Amino acid sequence: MAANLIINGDFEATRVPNPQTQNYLIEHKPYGWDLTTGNGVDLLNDVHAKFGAIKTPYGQYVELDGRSNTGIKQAISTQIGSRYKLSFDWALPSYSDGKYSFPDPSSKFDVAVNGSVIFSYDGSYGVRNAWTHQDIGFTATANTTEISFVEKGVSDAEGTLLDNISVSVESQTSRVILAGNT
Ligand SMILES: [Ca+2]
Ligand SMILES: [Ca+2]
Ligand SMILES: [Ca+2]
Repeated sequence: MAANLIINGDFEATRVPNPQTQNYLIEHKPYGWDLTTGNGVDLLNDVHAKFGAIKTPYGQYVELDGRSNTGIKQAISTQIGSRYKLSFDWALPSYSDGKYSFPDPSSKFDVAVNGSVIFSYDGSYGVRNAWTHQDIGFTATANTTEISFVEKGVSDAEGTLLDNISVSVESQTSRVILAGNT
């Protein structure tokens, strides 16, 4: 498996108290990440009912609509011209009040690479109490690449759930060819 360039993409670095005395941290900035806007995500442990009745197999996760909409970003070192694969798992929150229909205006999100949106979820489909896996390829255009996930739905403390964020090298630009072209 190719090395993951993202730090704490699984959100396990900071332990949320367990069991359910206090099973999430509010307005949290996950280790290794910065906030885009807003006051921070919720960091939830695997027994929190936000994911649903069936426990998540991936431990802790974040909710992008913490107390209100927010986003997370992380800058990684990249090689210009190389291809990378961004992978993540996302899910919709399980509500207690039965909001299971689509379109759902509450949970929408954008994924951006250096400010360019490469994936956008519009609330028109999706599943609850299960993760949806997403792979997206991109070519680095700078030596530092910022990956961001930003909540775009109605800000109501319920929103996109994220886990298992990774970036790995798909194909490396040959330094020999680059040197030959200069
Ligand atoms: Ca996790
Ligand atoms: Ca929340
Ligand atoms: Ca929301």
